[in-house]
Amino acid sequence: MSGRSGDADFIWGLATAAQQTESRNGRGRSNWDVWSDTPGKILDGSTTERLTEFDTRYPEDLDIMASAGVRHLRLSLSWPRIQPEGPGKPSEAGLDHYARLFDAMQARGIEPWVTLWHWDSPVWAGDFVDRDKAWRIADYAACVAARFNDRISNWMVMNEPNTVATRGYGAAFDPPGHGSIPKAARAIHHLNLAIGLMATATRANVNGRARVGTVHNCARAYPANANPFNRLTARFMDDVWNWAFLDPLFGRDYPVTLRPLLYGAVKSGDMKIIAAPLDFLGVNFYASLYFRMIPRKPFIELGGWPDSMEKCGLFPVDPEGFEDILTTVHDRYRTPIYVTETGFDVELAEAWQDRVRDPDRTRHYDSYFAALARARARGADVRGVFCWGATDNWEWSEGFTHRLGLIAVDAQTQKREGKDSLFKLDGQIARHFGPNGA
Ligand code: GCO
Repeated sequence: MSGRSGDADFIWGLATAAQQTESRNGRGRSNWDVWSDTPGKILDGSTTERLTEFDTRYPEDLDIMASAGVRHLRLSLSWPRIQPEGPGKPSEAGLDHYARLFDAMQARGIEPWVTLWHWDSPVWAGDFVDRDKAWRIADYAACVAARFNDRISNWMVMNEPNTVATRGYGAAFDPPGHGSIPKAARAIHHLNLAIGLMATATRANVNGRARVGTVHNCARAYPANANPFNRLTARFMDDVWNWAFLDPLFGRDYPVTLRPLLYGAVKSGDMKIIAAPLDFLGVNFYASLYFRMIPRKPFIELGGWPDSMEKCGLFPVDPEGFEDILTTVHDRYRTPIYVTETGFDVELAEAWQDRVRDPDRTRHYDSYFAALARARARGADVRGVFCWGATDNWEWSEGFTHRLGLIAVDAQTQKREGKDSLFKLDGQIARHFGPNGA
């Protein structure tokens, strides 16, 4: 019994995140402000100072989205904007900012799907090596849910804990930049704890109709080649990337391969806290992952995708991997799924007109929507898709060197314009999934 909803319930939308689009105005200092202000941390030397100024320019962006038939927007709220100085009483100005944003979305018929944490923490909150941060972030979740419990129907408590734990703790590509396997192990468990505590805190403060989920970057891991060390690496990373987070969320223990690493951080009652009920799982997918072992820190490197996959900036195009991960996750957990991110880093073009005319992005979305439709036909209960990103934005430690947006934005001039691919999405969705009634 797939349990999947009919096509009429299938929804589509765009996705964005506060720390990739909002300026620093009106909020507290974040972990990513500190990181981007540290010389050498961001590939193009950009900082989080302005970004795409979504905090003030959102009317322009929402107008473009509405003109393209967008009716759902997944967006994150900035914890440093809501609790800028410390725990407890939230900033009324910060909450009012988002109330006005939700008003503007409602006025344009765009429903907000809220991600509570998309990687930006106030400096005072520390990092996830510290177990207590799980309770600090749950307190933040409770503040937001209590204020917007009558406005938001779909909550996602956290975005991609696996990316955070691997890039910021196991490696030093992102903040806090530990580059330590033991610290990554503690972060994995404390991030899982945080998800469970946030889900419980959110559900305790929202109305009974609201749905609470969380978001994970799901991708199978494969060896870059037949080298036995790379095969071992891929097996290890398949557990780290996927099942070290998803299994505990759905009431299972940590994968056997990781128990020696993770059990040191587990306290009595933790696994029950982590397995708080979820109404859906958000799956972010770009491409399957290929790994190889390297003789220097962090000893594991992402790369070695097959030449058969079409290259496309950050990630290759991998519709087969998309269909596979959706059916695998469905078969393993039997939970409703929304694809909460997928998108394409279509090659950089300097001339504005070349950035807005993006036929390759449309072609790639067609292949991914076809893969998603095949997964649904095989019984996967996938109920919608959010395209990443609503606008070109700040790609974390890679700065403005990638453009995955459906709306082109020039971060210098703040000029924005809907790309051709944006205006094709509605028709593509109708062709692949039937009339988009929802
Ligand atoms: C992620 C994040 C997004 C990225 C996007 C492109 O999946 O890493 O959720 O913030 O910008 O995926 O890499």
